[in-house]
Amino acid sequence: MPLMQRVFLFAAIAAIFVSVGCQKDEPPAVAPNVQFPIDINGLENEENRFFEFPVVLDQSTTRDITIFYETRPLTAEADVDYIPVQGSLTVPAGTASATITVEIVVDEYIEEDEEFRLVITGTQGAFLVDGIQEAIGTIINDDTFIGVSDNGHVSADSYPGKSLVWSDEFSGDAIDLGHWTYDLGASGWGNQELQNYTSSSDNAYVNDGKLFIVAKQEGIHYSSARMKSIGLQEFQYGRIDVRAMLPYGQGIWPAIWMLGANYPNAGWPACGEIDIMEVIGSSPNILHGTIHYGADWTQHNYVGQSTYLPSGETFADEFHVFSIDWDENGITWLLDDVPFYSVNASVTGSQPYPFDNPFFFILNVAVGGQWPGYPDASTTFPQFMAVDYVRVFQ
Ligand SMILES: [Ca+2]
Ligand SMILES: [Ca+2]
Repeated sequence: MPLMQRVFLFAAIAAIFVSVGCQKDEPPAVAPNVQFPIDINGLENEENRFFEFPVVLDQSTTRDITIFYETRPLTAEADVDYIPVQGSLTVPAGTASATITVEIVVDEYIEEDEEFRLVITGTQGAFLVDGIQEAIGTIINDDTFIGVSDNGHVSADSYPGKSLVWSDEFSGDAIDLGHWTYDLGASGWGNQELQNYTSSSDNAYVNDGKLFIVAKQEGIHYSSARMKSIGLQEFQYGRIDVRAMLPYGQGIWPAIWMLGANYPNAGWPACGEIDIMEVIGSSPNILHGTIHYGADWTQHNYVGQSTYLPSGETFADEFHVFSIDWDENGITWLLDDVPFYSVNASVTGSQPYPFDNPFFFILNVAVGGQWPGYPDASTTFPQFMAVDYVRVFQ
């Protein structure tokens, strides 16, 4: 075709296109690009229950656009941390934006900051920039309570020939100060321990029917709590059951124990010490039951025994019941109702036998010390002991 004819044909085709457009009096049906312009970071609270992800077209168009999308988990878990969605969205002709809403799960339990993806899986009438579009939703923790499952061993509500004389079920919404008071401070507690014991609700609180004692790292320091029933709840003899879930890790040292109520006058170890439960966090499947005694600290002596959970289990996995059965003849230690150690009233030999007097409870989580050693890079914080109940039957 001669050059002039080609130019004429091109001009004619162009004219047809222009005239068609003008006749309809609307822009040509372009296919816009679809974009997620932002990720969303939101605190996990009621005000942010709905994460609203804007979807924008780089231009409006004359026909409806359909966008197909779905959520996909990253560290956030579907149905646990957010309500998964999968669906389609119409962006009506003449508009250039829309919103996809994802509901997050709001609770009161501390969690890591967690992420999910919102992915555009396909479109009709539009293009995806770079072939894919996704936005990240980050759910930012704003909670302080620790959530635990109630799983684990449960002890009997009653025993033949005995009745419940006292218990704390931790079923209220605060620590019962008629039952417990606090040891405070960072003296090392005779064992070169690192923690500062506080009365802060950051370190001890009641929630969900449990007492939580929380050891926290605060810069180069550690805080925790040590609850005691001295002067408030003291007992001589009984079947004592304490249901608890324990912390773990190098340098972590939880204990459920008792001292003679004459401790302020008699001193330690003359007052006597009954360790119902001690676990060294670096061996989180080994339970130690021990007594300490001696006329004075220069004659301190102790005897005890350990028992083990099956390989692969730890006391941090679920609740266990730590018990003693204590009467005038001696003390028997039990784990989940199974006896693993006993002493009788001649156990102290030539030393005084102090275990025939009232004793008070101590519940604590120590950080560091001569026995457990010290936290290292493998130790994670916070660490907590959750106590479901303390019961005394006589
Ligand atoms: Ca939460
Ligand atoms: Ca409870």
